[in-house]
Amino acid sequence: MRIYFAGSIRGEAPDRDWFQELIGHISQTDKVLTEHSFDFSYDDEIKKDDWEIWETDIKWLRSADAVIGEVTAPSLGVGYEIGKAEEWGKPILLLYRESPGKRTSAMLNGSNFNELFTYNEKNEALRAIDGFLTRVRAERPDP
Ligand code: 6K6
Repeated sequence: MRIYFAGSIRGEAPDRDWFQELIGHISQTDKVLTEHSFDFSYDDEIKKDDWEIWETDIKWLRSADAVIGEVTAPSLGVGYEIGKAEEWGKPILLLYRESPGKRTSAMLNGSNFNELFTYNEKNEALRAIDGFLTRVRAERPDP
């Protein structure tokens, strides 16, 4: 399947190594459309044209079979992508690492149009991804 992975880039400082691990995990069974968006160097990031980024990402998002977002680090771009994906009826799994004194947005947590999974250990998040992908695969219409 074509998976759109979303996570903070210019939002709150992301855990880049963890993003790589998540993308690597999903890539074992499925195609991550956005994998290169996260093998950054921030120097490369600022050289890209924002209009081009938006255009490419929106096309990928539109064509994705499902969306997986790591939403621990708040990000305007990720919130925007999730809003679009909800409107377009995409299956969405959001991963949120429990952090003392913090809560994720009510607009994500309160929505009936995504699954928000709160985790402490990385393995829990990886297992949530496996379960989600299996369910999405089973519910997909025959190609
Ligand atoms: C990244 C690596 C090298 O060059 C770049 C250029 N920047 C982006 N490339 C691709 N997607 C991006 C870029 N900046 C933001 N996005 C999209 O918005 C991603 O799909 C993320 O899920 C989301 C992050 O939004 P911000 O607001 O945290 O930047």
